[in-house]
Amino acid sequence: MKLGILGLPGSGKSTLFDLLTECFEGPDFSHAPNKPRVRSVKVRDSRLERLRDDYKPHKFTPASFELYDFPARAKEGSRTGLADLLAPARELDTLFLVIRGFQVPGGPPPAIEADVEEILGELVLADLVVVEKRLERLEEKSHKANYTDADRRERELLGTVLKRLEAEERLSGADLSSDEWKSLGGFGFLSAKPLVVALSAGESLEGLPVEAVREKTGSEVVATCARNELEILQLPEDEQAVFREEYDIHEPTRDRLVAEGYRAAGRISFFTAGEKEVRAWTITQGMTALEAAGTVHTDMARGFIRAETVSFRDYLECGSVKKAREKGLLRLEGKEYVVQDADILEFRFSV
Ligand SMILES: Nc1nc2c(ncn2[C@@H]2O[C@H](COP(=O)(O)OP(=O)(O)OP(=O)(O)O)[C@@H](O)[C@H]2O)c(=O)[nH]1
Ligand SMILES: [Mg+2]
Repeated sequence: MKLGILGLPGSGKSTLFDLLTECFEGPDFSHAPNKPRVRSVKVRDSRLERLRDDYKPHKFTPASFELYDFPARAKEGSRTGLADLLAPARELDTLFLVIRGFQVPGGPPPAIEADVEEILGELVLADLVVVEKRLERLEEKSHKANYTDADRRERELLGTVLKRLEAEERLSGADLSSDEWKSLGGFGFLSAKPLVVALSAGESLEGLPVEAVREKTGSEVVATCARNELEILQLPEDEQAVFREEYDIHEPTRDRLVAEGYRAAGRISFFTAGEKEVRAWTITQGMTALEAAGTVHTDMARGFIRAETVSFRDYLECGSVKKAREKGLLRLEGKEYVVQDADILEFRFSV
């Protein structure tokens, strides 16, 4: 899974990236100007950690995802336009939109709702550029012999898409059939992607227009004092708790954002647990036991017999898979079983 941080210039993107990746180097784009900074983030999950503590496995493998931080905007007049800069965002599963709620010394005061509109407008604009380019190509091709029926259909669909974008409406929520969405998938339209808003406050979370932003974006909003949290994270461990208390930081921003990012992207995790390895697997919500087995190993799907399943809650209640089996709480699920978040699975298969 790939998640990325987008926002207006100076909104606090890189600060949030450092907080989520727990790396304190600060932004460095020198190796590849105009390319995003990418780092792998391990997902902290107390449920998986409980399994690790119980099984004491040789290997512990939490879920992980790639996080993208986009470089500061190119100077005006530069040849790298916004659409080019944001092009790598087209392959992301979910966007974290950072909105500045803090005061910059000597700078303009925060304008949260106006900034939300502006950044949403930029997503629409970036998509518009892509659609216009593609339509130009198709228009040129339409005069040639190799113009196909598929091209004609694509042109029609993109015409509809264009109209919506020109009306400054995001593509998410557009009234399209699932086939139409599928055929648009390759474009990776930014304005169609799931969003989570990170409202970056200065010193205090009080008085932030969380509800208004939620309504405007139709997305979850996580309010955060990202810079304070980042500074606290760099203190000696025994001092951290004191400052967390002082700044009213209860659940780390990182954990809240990652959880919302997973939810927005429609992903869940299931676990496999044994002496050898305790591991989390990220799958799309709604996947069957057969599909889940396939993410572990193709052989497991090919020779699938059943999935021995214990829900995490039953596991906690019984204290072990063995006890859960004795109490009849270990279920033998078939191919069609829809895997639930935090299920502990053992696949039985024969090839
Ligand atoms: N007070 C306060 N300042 C912050 C916060 N987050 C970031 N800043 C400051 O705002 C400035 C910009 O932060 P960055 O994280 O670099 O913002 P950015 O969006 O990556 O900026 P560009 O990449 O240049 O577009 C820095 O001086 C940060 O220290 C915050 O939560 N509170
Ligand atoms: Mg930055």
